[in-house]
Amino acid sequence: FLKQHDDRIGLTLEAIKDGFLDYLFFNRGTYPDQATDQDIYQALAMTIRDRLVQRWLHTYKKATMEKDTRVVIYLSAEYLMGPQLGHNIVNLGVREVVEKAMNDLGIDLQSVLDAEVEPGLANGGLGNVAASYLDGLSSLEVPAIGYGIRYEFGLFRQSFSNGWQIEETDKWLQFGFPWEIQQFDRAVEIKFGGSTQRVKDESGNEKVNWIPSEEIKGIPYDVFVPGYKVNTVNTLRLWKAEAIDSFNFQSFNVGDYYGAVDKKVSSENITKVLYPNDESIEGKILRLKQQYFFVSCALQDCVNFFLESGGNILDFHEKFVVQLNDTHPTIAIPELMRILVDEQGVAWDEAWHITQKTFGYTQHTLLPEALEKWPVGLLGQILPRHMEIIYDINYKFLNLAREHFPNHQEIIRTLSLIDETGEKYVRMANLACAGSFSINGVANLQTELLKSYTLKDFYSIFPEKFNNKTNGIAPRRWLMLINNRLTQLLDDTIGTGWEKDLDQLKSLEPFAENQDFVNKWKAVKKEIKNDLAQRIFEQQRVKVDPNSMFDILVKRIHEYKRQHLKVLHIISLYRKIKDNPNESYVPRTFIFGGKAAPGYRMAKLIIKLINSVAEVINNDSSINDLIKVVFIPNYNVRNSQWIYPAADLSEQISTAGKEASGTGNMKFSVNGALTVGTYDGANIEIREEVGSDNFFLFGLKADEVKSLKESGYNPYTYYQENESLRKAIDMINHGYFSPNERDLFRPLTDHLLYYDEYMVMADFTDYVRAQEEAEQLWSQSDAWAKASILNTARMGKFSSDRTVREYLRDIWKADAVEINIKD
Ligand code: 26V
Repeated sequence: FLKQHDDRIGLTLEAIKDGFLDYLFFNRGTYPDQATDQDIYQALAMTIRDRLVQRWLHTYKKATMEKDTRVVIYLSAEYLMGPQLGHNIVNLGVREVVEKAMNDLGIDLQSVLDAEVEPGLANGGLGNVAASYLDGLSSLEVPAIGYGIRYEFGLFRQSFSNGWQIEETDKWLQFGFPWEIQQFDRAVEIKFGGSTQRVKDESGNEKVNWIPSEEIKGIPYDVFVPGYKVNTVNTLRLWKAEAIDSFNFQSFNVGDYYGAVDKKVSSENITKVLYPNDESIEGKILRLKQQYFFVSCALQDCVNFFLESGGNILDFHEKFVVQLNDTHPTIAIPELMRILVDEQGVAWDEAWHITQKTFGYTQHTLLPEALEKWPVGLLGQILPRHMEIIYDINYKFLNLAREHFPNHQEIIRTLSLIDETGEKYVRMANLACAGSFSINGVANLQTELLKSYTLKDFYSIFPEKFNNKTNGIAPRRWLMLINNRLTQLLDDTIGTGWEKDLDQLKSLEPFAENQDFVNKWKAVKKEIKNDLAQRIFEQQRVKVDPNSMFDILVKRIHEYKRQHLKVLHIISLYRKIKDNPNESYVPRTFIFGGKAAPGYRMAKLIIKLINSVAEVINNDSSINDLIKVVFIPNYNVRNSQWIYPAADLSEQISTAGKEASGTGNMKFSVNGALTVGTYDGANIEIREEVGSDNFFLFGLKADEVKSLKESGYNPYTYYQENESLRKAIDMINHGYFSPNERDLFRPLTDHLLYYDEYMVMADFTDYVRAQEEAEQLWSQSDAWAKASILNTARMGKFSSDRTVREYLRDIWKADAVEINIKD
C-alpha cells in the first residue's frame, strides 16, 4: 500500500529532511535547536529505519511464507553488529544525501553517528564473522535469518583505575534501540528441568513425554540486516526471556509479593548478560540455559513457519540449512531430534537423517581449553530428555565408529560424545561432528590442524564432511564506512565496482608506481592519523605525533595472542634509546586496545603492565617523544573504526598454531596497513595474497612450535642468551615500571622464564629482527606507501562476500531471490 513517493520511503533530500524533522517533533518532542545529540541520533535512526521496513517485510515474507524458498539459518550465541546508523546509511547508498540533509540543518553527521550506543552482543571474532555473514547474505540477496540472544547487558565496558582493568555493566538498551521491532505474536515457550515419561499414544506406539519443572517464554526482537544497494533486508531475530505469567497469583494472594515476582526475575535472568569469556569454559548452568533457550526458540520458530506455509516436516532439511557458529548452539542437534521424534511423531532413523542433513558446523578454535563440554549431571538436570537423546545418538554413532575402527578402544573413547575419563562430560564438538553434514574450519592452516589433530578421528570416519572456509570481513563496514577518505580516493582512481566485487581493487596495482597517486595515498593516511591523534588527545590527554609510525595491536587480551611479546619489544627499544640517545630512531606510537575476561588474571596483569610501561615512557622527557604508548580503553567496534584505518603497522603475533584465523588482520590490511605477523591463521593467506615483500613474517611455524615443545623447551636459555631480552625482563623485575611494588609483575615474568606456554621467549629475537626490517622500509617513505597500496589492492580474497559465496556453493546450496518491492 505504500507508494514510492511516500515520504517515509523516499530517498530524496527533501524526504529525508522531512522524515527527520517529523521524528524530532512527534517522536522526540523537541525542536532542532533544542534537541540533544541523543534526540538527533534517534530521529535520524527512525528516519533511516522507515526506509528499510518495506524491504524487510518483503524479504521476511519470502523467507517464511513460501515453503519452497530455501533459507539459510545462522545460529550464533554472539553477534558483533557494531553501530547501525552509519552502516545502514552506507548500505542504502544514501551517505551523501543524508550528509547534505544534516548539513542543511546545521548538524554534523559524524557527531550524530557518535551518539549511538552500539549493541555489544559479542566477545570478539566469532561474533564479528556472524555479523559479516548476515551482511554478505543480504548483499548477495539470499534469504537468511540469524538467531541469537538479546542480552540485556552486552560485553562489559572497560575502564582503567590505576592501570588496572575495571568492568562496568554495558547498558546498551538504556536509551532504547531503534533498530529492533518486537514480535510478540511469534513468542514461543521453552521448558527446563523435570523428568521424562514413556507413554503410549492413541495408536499404541511408545512415545516420550517431557514433564518440565520450569517453563518460560521467548519473545523475539527483529533487527534489520540490509544488503548493499539491493532490496534484500534479512532478519536477525534475537530472543528475550520472560516469565509466562509475570505474577504467581497464588503467592500474591497469600501476601507474598516478593515470592510472586521472584519467578519473573529468575526467568528473565536467562537473557540478562553475555558471558565475557572467550576461549575458556565456565561450566555455568545459566550459560547452558542460554544456549538451549535461544536454540529452542529458533528451531520452534522455523518449524512453526514451515508448517504454517504448508511444508511437510519430512522436508525440513530442504527448506532450511542451519549453520552452527561454533559449539555454543550444538544443543540444536538433540533439540531438533526431540521436536521431530517426540512432537512430530517422526521415526528415529528418519529424524536422524533429516537432522544430519540440516546442520553444518563451523569450528573456530585450536585451543583445547575452548572446546566446550558440559557435565552429564548438569545437562541431565536441565535437559533430561536431551540427555537421553544424546545417549541414544552416541550408542548408534559408536556402533558406526567401531565398524571403522574395530579393536581400537582408545579411538572409540576419544570419539565418544561422552568423556568418561573422570567426571562424565558431554563433548559438544563431538556431538556437532556426529550430527552435521559439514564441518569447516575458518582458515587453511586451522582446517588442516583440525584434520590432523583436534578432530583427527572424525576426519578418518567422515573425510567428506570436512572443508575450509577462510574467514572474510564485510567491505562495506570495514572499508567504505570506516574509511571514507580512502573510499573517495579509490572511487576517483578505479571507479566504484570494487564496492560489490572487492577483487577489483587489483586494478589499483599499477598506481603503486605512480608518484602522484603515491602522494595522494600518503596524504590520505596522514589525515586519518590526524583524526585518531586528535581523538586520543581528547580522551586521554596524550599527544601523539601523526608523523610517527602507528604500530597497533588491538584484540582480546590473551596469552596466546602475546600482547606481552609486544611489550617486551617496546621496553627493549626504550632501553636502547636511553642507552644510545645519539643514534637515529624511527619515531613510533604504539597503540593497544582490548578487553581481558574478568576472571583471567594473567591477561589483567598484562593490561596493568602495558599501562605501567606507558606511564613511564610517556613521561620520560629524556627520550624526546620518540616513542609513545597508548592503551585505548573500552575497545569495541566503534573505537576500532577509528583505529584500523590509521594503522601503519598491524601486529598479528599469536603463537603459530593457536589463532584459528583472525579477522582484525584483514581489516588492517585492506585499509593499507603492513603486517608484522607469525605464520598463523589467516596471516598465512594474507601474506600469500599481498606478497612476502609487503609483509613482515617472523617466528616459529606451527610444526616447529610443536617439535620444540616435544624436545623440551627451556625458555630460560633465551633470557641468558639475548641481552636486550634479559635487560627488558630485568627492568620489569627490578620494579622500573612498578616502583611501589617491585614484584607486581613476577607472576608474568616467572611464567615467561620457567614455563612460557606460548613461546614468547623463543620468538623474541626474530620478532625484533622483523621490527627492524619494518623500520628500514619505513625510512623510505615511498617504498612503504607502495607496499601499503599493494596491501589494499590485493585483499580482494578477504571480502566476506567471497566467503559467503563459498558457504553457499559447498554447504548452504541456497539461491539468490530477487526482492521486488513493487509487488
Ligand atoms: C568460546 C567460548 C568457550 C566456551 C565458553 C564461552 C566461549 C565464548 C566464546 C568463545 C569463542 C571462541 C572462539 C572464537 O572466538 N574464535 C575466534 O573466531 C574467529 C572467527 O572465526 C577467528 O578469527 C579467531 O581466530 C578465533 O579465535
